[in-house]
Formats: sequence, structure tokens, C-alpha cells
Amino acid sequence: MSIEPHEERVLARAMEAGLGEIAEKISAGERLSFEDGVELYRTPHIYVVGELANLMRERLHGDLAYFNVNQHINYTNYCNKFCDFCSFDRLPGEEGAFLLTPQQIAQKITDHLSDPVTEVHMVAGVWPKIPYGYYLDILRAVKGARPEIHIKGFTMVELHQIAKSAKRPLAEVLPELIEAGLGSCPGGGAEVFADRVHKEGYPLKISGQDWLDLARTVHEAGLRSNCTMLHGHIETVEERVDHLDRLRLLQDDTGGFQTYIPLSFHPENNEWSHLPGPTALDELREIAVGRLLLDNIPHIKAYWIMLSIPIAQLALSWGADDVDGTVVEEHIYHDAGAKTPQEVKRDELVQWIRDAGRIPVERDTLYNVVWSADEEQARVGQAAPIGIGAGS
Ligand code: V47
Repeated sequence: MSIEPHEERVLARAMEAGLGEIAEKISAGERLSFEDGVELYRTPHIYVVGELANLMRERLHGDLAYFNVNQHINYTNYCNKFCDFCSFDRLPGEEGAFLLTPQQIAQKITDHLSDPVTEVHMVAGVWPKIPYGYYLDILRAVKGARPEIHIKGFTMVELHQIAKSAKRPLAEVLPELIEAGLGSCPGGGAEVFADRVHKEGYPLKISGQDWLDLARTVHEAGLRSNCTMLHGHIETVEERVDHLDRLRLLQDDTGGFQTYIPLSFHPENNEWSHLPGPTALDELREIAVGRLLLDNIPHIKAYWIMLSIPIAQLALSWGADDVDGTVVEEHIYHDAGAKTPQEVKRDELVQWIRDAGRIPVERDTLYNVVWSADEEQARVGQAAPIGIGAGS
């Protein structure tokens, strides 16, 4: 592989920063080790980490930056998991508690029929008294209101409960959910896989290993999913690298993850409000380390709702190639103190991606190109991400 002058300059800076070995591996397309991951988190030369991630991002996606026109729907905030980081959960009867009916969900979809929405992102809390049939009904309600829409719904935590409510293994239930309209799964609920953090912060939730096993089942059923890590609370650097390593190993087997989204802990209105949460530089480093370690996951998402638009713009030069979508209505981060708007319009997304120096590409959930400012590049770019990752 020939080395561009720009890449040479980045490699030289990495060498000066004591990151020469890691930079050489990245340049040669070699996999980084656990120790490399720890070093990328610990080095004070954070801008070099960003530049290395940007090299990898540009190798995979050139100047393209993906977004979609989507709508988030949280069907309930009832939850019995009581996670310390969560500001969204309520018990039935508590102020602000809600459980939407299938009709109310259909209405939310119908309210936006004049917008070019291609995806509904549907997640919620976990409430065991909700019967299995409800989940099929809400999928059908969405499809009834807008048949062509893609439903990216249910985290592994919700799927675990859905299978329990159906009193059958997930592998048996998934075909029914797919038949009712489920198209793929979002990446939430993974938090940090390490048992120590699980025990301290969210002991009632499924374990890290359970999350991975369920994701494997989802991929084996033919569905794509995303993956996440909630960072910036009580986890150590080693626990973060372990989390990323376990995602990478599963991806080697299944190739089913499309996008990795580092989730920045927001500390308002929850049990961990005494923690400061990550700084902007922590968030950028997290995006960068994710890009560098997850060499088999095609996309890294800078979720603008959580990061703010300016940081999401910066992240497009720190390893991220996707910013999520128009969103419309968001509760999880706004309950936890996010100051971002609830929605951006499609044209605004396009403009701020351009302002960040990238070429906007509207994608559908499965990264098929819906529209691009540069058709030629989008076609070329599309070939690269699909090609990485075993089994993809
Ligand atoms: O599972 C909850 C996290 C997740 C807080 O797949 C918090 O495309 C920070 O997974 N501070 C839900 N994080 C969001 C999510 C997501 C978002 C956008 C796109 C996709 C995708 C997935 O948010 C939860 C949990 O891990 N979370 N509370 C908090 N206070």
C-alpha cells in the first residue's frame, strides 16, 4: 500500500508521541491489541489519537458522512431495572410515566407522513406485565401507518423480556417479530460489559455476556444490529477496552453489527448525578478509540442528540462517519440533562455536515444510499463499509 504524504505526516507525529508502533499497525491495516487500546486511552497525545482515527475513517469512507431521516418513539418509560445511570425510567402511576397504546404509536407515525422518514427507532423500558402480543401489535401499528418504513426496534434488554413474556426462546420469537415488521435492532442496553460495573450500577439488568449472546441470536436470525458502550461514569480504561474487544470478537463471528455508538454518560436526574460525566475531549477520544479498535465494524456514529451538534461535527474528523438522523422526539438524553434540540430538519443536517467539511449522504437503516450530494463518491463509499467484517 502506498503512503500518502498526509498519512506520512500523521505517522511522524505519532512516532514523536511514542505511538509509533500503534501507528504502524494502523498504517498496515493490522489489528490493535488490548494493550494498544489501553495506551490510546492513556496517552496525553489525544490529538494524535484523533488523527490516527481520522486516517482509518477516511480510508473506509473518504469524505462521506451518513445521516438518515428518522423518528424516535419510546413506547413506555415503565421499567423495573433501576439502573443508576438512567433518568428515563418510571413506575406506573409516577409523574410522567407513560405506556403508549398501538393507536397512539400509529398516530405519531401518521403525524409525520409528510416528512420523508425512512426509519422508526423504537426503544423503551422493560416492564414484565406487558403481554407478548403488545410487541407484535406495536410493530403492526407502525407498519399499518407507514408500510414502507424500516423499524429498528428493541434493544437486547427488551428482546430478553419479550422472549420471557412469550415464554419461548428468543430464536423462536424473532421470526414472529420480523413477520410483524421488525427490520433491525438498535445498540442500546450494552452499557459496560464488565461484571464489576454491572454489579455496581445495573445489577437487575441482563449481564454483559447475556447481551452478547442475545446479539448473536439476533444476527443468526438474519437481522443487523448496532452496538454501544456507555462511557464516562465508574468504568476503568481496561473495562472499556475489554468491552470493545468483546464486541470485536462477536463481530468476527457474525458480521452483524453495522454501527458502533459510544454513549456519553449524562449525569442529571439519576443515581450517578454526583459524577461529572465525560468532557468533550473524552467524547472525541471515545469516538477515535472506537474507530481504531473496532476494525471490523463499518460505521462509527456521533449521535448529535447526545454530543451536541458542534461536537458531532468535530467527531466527523475524529473517526465518526455517521451522525444519526432527524430524531423528532427524544426522552432518554433530555431527561438526563441534554440541552440539544429534539429535532433537526433534514436540510439542517445536510448543511452542518457540509460545514464540517464532509459530503452528506442520506442512508436508510441498512446503509443503502437514499440521496447523496456526490453520487459517484457515495457509490464507491458504499462498497467499502459493506466489505469489512467477517460474515458481512
Ligand atoms: O440503552 C440511558 C443509554 C441508551 C443514559 O442503535 C444513557 O442507532 C447516557 O442506545 N446518559 C439508549 N446514556 C440510546 C441508544 C441509541 C441512541 C441512538 C442511536 C442508537 C442506535 C442507539 O442510552 C440506553 C443506555 O445505554 N443511556 N441513560 C444517561 N443518563
